[in-house]
Amino acid sequence: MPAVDLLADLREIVGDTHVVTDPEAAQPYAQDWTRRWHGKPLAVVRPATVAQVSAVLRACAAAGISLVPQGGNTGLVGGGVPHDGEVVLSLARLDSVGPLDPLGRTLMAGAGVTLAQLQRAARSAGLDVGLDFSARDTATVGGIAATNAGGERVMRHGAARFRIRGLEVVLADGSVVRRMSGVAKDNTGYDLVQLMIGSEGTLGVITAVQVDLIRPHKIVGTALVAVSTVDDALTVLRAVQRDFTGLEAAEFFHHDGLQLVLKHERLAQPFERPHPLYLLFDLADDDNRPDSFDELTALLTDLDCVRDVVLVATAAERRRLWELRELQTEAVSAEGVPVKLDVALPLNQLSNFERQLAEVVRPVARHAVSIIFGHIAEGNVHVNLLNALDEDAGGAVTEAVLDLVAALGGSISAEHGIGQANRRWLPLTRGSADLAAMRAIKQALDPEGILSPGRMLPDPVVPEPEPKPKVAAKKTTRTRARTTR
Ligand code: 2HG
Ligand code: ZN
Repeated sequence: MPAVDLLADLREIVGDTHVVTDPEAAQPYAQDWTRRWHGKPLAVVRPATVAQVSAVLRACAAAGISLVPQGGNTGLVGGGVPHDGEVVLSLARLDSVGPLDPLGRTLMAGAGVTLAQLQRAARSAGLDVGLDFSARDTATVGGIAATNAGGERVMRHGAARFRIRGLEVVLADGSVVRRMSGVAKDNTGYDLVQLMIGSEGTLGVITAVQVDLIRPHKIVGTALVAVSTVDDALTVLRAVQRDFTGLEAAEFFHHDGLQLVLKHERLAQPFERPHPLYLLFDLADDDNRPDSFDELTALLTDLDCVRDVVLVATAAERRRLWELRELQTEAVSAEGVPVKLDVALPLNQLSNFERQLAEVVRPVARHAVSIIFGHIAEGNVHVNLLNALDEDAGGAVTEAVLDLVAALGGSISAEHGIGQANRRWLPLTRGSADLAAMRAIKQALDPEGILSPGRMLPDPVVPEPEPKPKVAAKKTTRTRARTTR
């Protein structure tokens, strides 16, 4: 079917105004937030119901045109950005929130609901989502589920897959799977909900999510602790965990990242003098000790490796400290387009990684400037390399860093996913049996390959042509070929 016929079908399904073909109007959907990933979509389609999503998938399948689902377009690995000629399937209009079940502690939301809207709905019932990160006002729950997003509360409440109980998903052939019973125990067959979470739009289009809510603890204090090294930060973290049970978040950033934030966001220096590294954490009132705040102050001041500390309790003061961490992404982007890597290391390899990073990057990108921050409790390091984009055109910079991560026993993607950015390097940490199983799942659920092709899974390695068999070996070779098919 020619593309014009597909466009006519799409207009029929969602209405003229929700099929965007004008390049300028399509631009916000065609490029990612970092400006690194972009494409020229055939159209952006904005359905408003699951039935429309299903019809759009059927129309694209019939036309043989691939599509890429997109939520708030806050992803950082090019997973939701179109290749040239693809259809962008925006889920933004599936934005209904609720119902909320206070007894079962679940909340339904359309894929286009933002994390901030979801949090507000949960909090209005005295509950919370247990997920949080800086893109909360734009990131949507469909994308959060599709990428198994993480963020700042993972150490306590787990990544998105731990917070999601049910999903509604449209499969590549337009059929709809709905697993939203809300019951807490459901052991019936393959767990399609968990399979879809983190599948990055390659197995189905998530149209609604049922979230498992938490009962929030009150935060008694937020601490910004200045230390010398990442090992010192871990020492502080362990000391706090030894004496208190309510650690809610633990983040780290370096002096250079802080300087960038202060430069671009006009915030005040948190300390009188600079320090190499900062640990930021929230302490909740789990222990119900009336003097937690003072006890935490005493603990931190007693630790030898603590160079300085700011400990605050009011919401406004806490917000100001958190901005120093959360605004790192924007401050980096204000400097230029970075090579972004999101890796996780075993905690005992974190300092090794930091030490060796410059050594592996320098030979491939001499002028690279690395800004490092992240979620220290999970060993999750966000490596942002400025002045390295040209050198990474063929992937040399990414490869150097990811090779190091794999050699140290880490993960090449901790929470951002694989998308377009990392797929070439998936074999670094996934073996051939693992990759074959993933390909089999993809083939079973999307045999025509219309959902987000060229994301997540690496291109299959083309087998070397078999050497021409010698006359005497002809029969054996044929037999072998048959049995391996
Ligand atoms: C964060 O933790 C996000 O702030 C973005 O995951 C990380 O910009 C980044 O590299
Ligand atoms: Zn993060």
